[in-house]
Amino acid sequence: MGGTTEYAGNFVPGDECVVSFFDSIDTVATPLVGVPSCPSTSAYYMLVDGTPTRGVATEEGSIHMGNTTREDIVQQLEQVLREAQATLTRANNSEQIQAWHSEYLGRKGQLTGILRNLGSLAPEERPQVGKVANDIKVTLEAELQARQEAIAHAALEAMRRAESVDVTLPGRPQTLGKLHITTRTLRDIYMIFAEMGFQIYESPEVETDEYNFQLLNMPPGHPARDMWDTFYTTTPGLVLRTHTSPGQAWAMRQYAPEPIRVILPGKVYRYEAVDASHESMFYQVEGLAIGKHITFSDLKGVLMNFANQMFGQGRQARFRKSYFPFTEPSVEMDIDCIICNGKGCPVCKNTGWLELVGAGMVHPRVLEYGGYDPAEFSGFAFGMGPDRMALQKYGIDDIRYFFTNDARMLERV
Ligand code: FA5
Repeated sequence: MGGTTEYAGNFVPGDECVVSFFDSIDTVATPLVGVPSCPSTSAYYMLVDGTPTRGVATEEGSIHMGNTTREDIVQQLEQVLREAQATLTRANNSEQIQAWHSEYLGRKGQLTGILRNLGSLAPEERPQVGKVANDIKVTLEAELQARQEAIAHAALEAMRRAESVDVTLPGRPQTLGKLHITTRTLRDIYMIFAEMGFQIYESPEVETDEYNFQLLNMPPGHPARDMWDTFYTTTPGLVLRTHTSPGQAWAMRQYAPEPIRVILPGKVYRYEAVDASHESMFYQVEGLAIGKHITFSDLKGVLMNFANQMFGQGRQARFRKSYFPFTEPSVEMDIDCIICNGKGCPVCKNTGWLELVGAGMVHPRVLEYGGYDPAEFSGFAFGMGPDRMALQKYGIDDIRYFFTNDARMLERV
């Protein structure tokens, strides 16, 4: 093939003769119609997988690629086998595997390319070489499958390693939510009174003037109304309740003439000058017991029991006279300061006492409004402020923290 310098496509310059062109690389190649063919004695070249391959013109005018020996093909096959095996070990992903398959086992791959020369062998040689080729194909296919499995396994391993959890590492701390201090205090209160047989009764937060004042013995113009000045709605006669006491009338009107033992928790609203101990929205828990032989002693017993359970056994208590239009007599109950044990501190304003509740015996007129005959029935009522109790119990110095949504306040308790 000396002298062959360049070629393009299937045009192959050959030193023996000429340039020829074939449309096929089959064992017997046919010159394309219209292309001048060479004399029958000439050698012809065509590209077989990029390699100029020698052919011989036959008497019929076609070209026989007949100078390849069995050894040549077997050698080529073994060469391909070695190369394919080496390349396969370097394939690490499905794209490389795909490329490898096309290169060696595909329809236009090297193995098929070599087998196209089979026809140039003597008929009895073809099966022998065919068997070698087939064995190589089977070997390569088996190695391909093994390699694919190894790649898949490695990918799985890598994923498992990436997603694995090191159980020996210390865990990340979970930030757990907490109940608001007022909610916790309310729940403590519910438990204590539930044990004393009190049920929870809920009444409206938006009240009529009648329930908020009149049924509590505060007719229009009564001076005591000033103590509970409030937010008035644009609907005449409707107010945001200033205390939970209007719930007394709702409960009495529902249950009269049956005996009652209820607590009435909920939010109340006041037009207040807000400061460290005064909010304009805060909680109250009202208590009401109505029956035939209820006395002031019952009130004292219930409140003492509550104080001991809420703030610890052995609390000292004192009752001061007070005034509420809806109780007679009226009192305020103080307990010894839980912060300083009665010695005096800023929380109790150095008095040694903390105000716990306003209370008293239900006024006969209120009983009447509620549907009870005061000659037959008596009762006690009390009203407490859980927010202020929470301040004292948890040593918090400002009630405004409760609604400023600063979570650090919750962390402190
Ligand atoms: C009353 O509201 C009466 N209704 C209580 C009552 C009920 C007396 C039944 C007799 C019989 P007073 O205004 O004192 O009472 O409020 C009761 C409690 O609510 C107080 O002891 C205090 O703990 C709490 N409290 C009052 N004002 C505020 C405020 N602005 N901010 C937070 N807590 C308050």
